[in-house]
Amino acid sequence: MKIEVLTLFPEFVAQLVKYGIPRKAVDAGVLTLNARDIRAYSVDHDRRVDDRPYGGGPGMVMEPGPLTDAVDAAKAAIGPVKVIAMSPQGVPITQDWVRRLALEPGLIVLCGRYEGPDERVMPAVDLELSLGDFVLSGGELAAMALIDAVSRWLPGALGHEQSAEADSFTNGLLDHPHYTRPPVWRDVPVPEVLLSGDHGKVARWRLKQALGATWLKRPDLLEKLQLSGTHAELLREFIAELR
Ligand code: 9D3
Repeated sequence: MKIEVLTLFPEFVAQLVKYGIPRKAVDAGVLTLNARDIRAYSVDHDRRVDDRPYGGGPGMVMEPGPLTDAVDAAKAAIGPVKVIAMSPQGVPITQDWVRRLALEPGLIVLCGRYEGPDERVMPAVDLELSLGDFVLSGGELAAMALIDAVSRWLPGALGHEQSAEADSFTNGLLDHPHYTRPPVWRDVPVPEVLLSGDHGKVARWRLKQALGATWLKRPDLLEKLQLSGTHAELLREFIAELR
């Protein structure tokens, strides 16, 4: 997948592919990331890309010219791919969005600064995405979060292919607890079932813990699921064992 990020902080965005799975994806040849400096498309003698809002009020607005010129240059570089604007007005990113976007041949991701872009840029935008209902100082961290999440779904990026599939949210549940050595630490033992070597029992215990954790911490996720008979039974057991 070819990704162009349009930003006033290209060096910040480029950090993403220096670490972890995004880095592996680039090394494996399944991801390219170019951070394109919007300021390079300024026609102003002192490289300005923002101006005061018509109608008055606080803050500055990103001029439409440099932004649309940067989008056109990005399309010339990677093709006529979807344009995503990271924006507090966008749809909150979910794992469904992440998996769907990972199937695209490329993406152009626009990062806002100041009060955001001039509204006349929006016809060039296919999709507005948000990280959630809290205020960031710009779109860069949101774009990096999105690209990190998408890179996990690119073939060959993960190494152990099972993990993305087994992840929290792929089955609509939170993850189960994890344990490693030592078997007893500060008087707290590892649950016996995990030492039993019985893979069926381990899988059942993990599913029960995942259902229980979701019930306790994220009941909103559970309400979206239609629990099977076995799942409902495991959750009843979890709740009963709490008392
Ligand atoms: C005056 C009202 N605003 C400031 C509080 C609007 C505003 C403009 C620009 C608020 C935030 C931003 C910068 N944020 C983003 O570009 C952004 C964002 C976010 O703030 N929260 C969650 N997801 C995203 S994606 C991009």
